[in-house]
Amino acid sequence: MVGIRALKKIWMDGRLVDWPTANVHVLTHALHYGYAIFEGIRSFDTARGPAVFRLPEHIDRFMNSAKVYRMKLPYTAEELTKACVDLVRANGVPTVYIRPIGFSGYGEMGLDPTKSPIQVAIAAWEWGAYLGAEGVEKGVRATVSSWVRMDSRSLPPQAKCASNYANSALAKMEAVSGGYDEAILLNAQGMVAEGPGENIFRVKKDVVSTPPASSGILRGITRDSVIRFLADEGLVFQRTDFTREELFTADELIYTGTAAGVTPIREVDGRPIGNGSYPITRRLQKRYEDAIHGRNPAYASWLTHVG
Ligand code: PPE
Repeated sequence: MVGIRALKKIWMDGRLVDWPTANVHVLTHALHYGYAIFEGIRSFDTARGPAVFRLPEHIDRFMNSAKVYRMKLPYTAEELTKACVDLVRANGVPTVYIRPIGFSGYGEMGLDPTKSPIQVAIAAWEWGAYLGAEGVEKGVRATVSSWVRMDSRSLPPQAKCASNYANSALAKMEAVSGGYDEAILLNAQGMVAEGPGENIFRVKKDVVSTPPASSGILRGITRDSVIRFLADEGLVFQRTDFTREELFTADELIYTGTAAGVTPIREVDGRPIGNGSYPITRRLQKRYEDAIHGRNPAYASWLTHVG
């Protein structure tokens, strides 16, 4: 059963191919050993037609992930940027989630990925609110995972590698099977790190904080946007570690991510968060919505118009 609705085209190894033909062999190296780096990007409708949100930043992170993993991508940042834009245009759907992936292809088996050809594909599909439209409105129920976020000495979290998501999947499945919407992972030091696919912000008495990059997180691009929004809202912001109990005592908690957008957390392990009105989250959501849809000129440079 396929949940994704097929669009027309997928960019694969340098050209746009028909959706059903964008296939790989079962002995694709990355399928066995997780040697794949990827991105998650969104395009949105604006008054000037579809626009991709923070495309250069996403491509830059993709190139950096490749660098960490010594992956020799056969395309430049410029080529991949153009490929994303071409793909959105070719599919004719303005609001899509864009997934570039670089991976070790069909060639050799065994652990050294440099012996296999590196392939790059970019797919796009329609993806609604990651934690549900109701979650964006009413907040989601989170649980602190028994799984610890992998440490950068074993898997560097700032490189968006497919392998990291085995750790995320364990946390996600545990949360869902326990009746929660989403997990919060602590790092090896016991401090709050991030969600399986989201960064996290904490609001306490008009001070907003988020764990620093050194806490072992993906440096989220939505996180970066929210940090800018906080400055523009004149709010006090700090990058600082916080503990599990500081989750419970927060006035507001927020998940941020390309897939998740800006989503409030209404409960952590049975403790309600704040009073359920999320005043600061609402201000950030408003700025985010205006930014992605091109309604705030202050963030116009974050949009790549597809034309
Ligand atoms: N942390 C992790 C671990 C993560 O995967 C994401 C994105 C973020 C933080 C937020 O980063 P950014 O999107 O740049 O703000 N997770 C992507 C994948 C989700 C998926 O399930 O697939 C995403 O949101 O696109």
